[in-house]
Amino acid sequence: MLKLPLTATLLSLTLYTGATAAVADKRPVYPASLVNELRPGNELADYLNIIPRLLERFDRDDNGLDARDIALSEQKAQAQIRANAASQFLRMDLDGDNKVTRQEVSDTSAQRQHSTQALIDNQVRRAMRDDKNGDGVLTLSEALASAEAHGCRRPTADFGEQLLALDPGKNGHLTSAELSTIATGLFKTYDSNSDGVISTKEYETGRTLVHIATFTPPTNPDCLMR
Ligand SMILES: [Ca+2]
Ligand SMILES: [Ca+2]
Ligand SMILES: [Ca+2]
Ligand SMILES: [Ca+2]
Repeated sequence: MLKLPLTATLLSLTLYTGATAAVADKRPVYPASLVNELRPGNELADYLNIIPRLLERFDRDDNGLDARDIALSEQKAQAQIRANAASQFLRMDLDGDNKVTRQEVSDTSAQRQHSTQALIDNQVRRAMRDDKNGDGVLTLSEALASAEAHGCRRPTADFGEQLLALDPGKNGHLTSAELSTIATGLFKTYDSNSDGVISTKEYETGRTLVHIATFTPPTNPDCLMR
């Protein structure tokens, strides 16, 4: 007689726990790249070989990954976006007067291979969207302002921050040695029989034991279209 209410209580507890699983998830969180580099058949040495490369893309001064490295990497990427916009602008400025007219966009576009009137019109419409003061002429500053406004935070910046969140000493610098220790821990989580190799079965189980960090969705609708 006592069993029914107990089962019901357990059932409701299970449902409740299930509903709050996302909040109560205590699995360690790792950046996707760190997890995705682990593959069936991997030995620890194979895996640790690639670890320094994950930091190198940010830590150009080789003193560990820090917030400044991430900010610099992002600034460089945004500068590249502006440089591309400027380059595109200059290639359309056929008479070199630092202004781009509809005719220049149209003429540039018509020179491309497999150009059609529809493609040309589309190109003109897209280029002229940046003519914010509506005077029919695109200036370099208008083109750059548009690149700036549409500048999208890259997933790479999130990846840098996800790595930095792993910093065991929380001193703001994640060194290659620290990341290797973390990667070794992740490898051991997968390698349940501790034979130094990730079997296919261990790989499949391992992926359920860790949580992969999520990326910040873009807030700018233009970023979603790119
Ligand atoms: Ca650094
Ligand atoms: Ca011009
Ligand atoms: Ca204008
Ligand atoms: Ca194993």
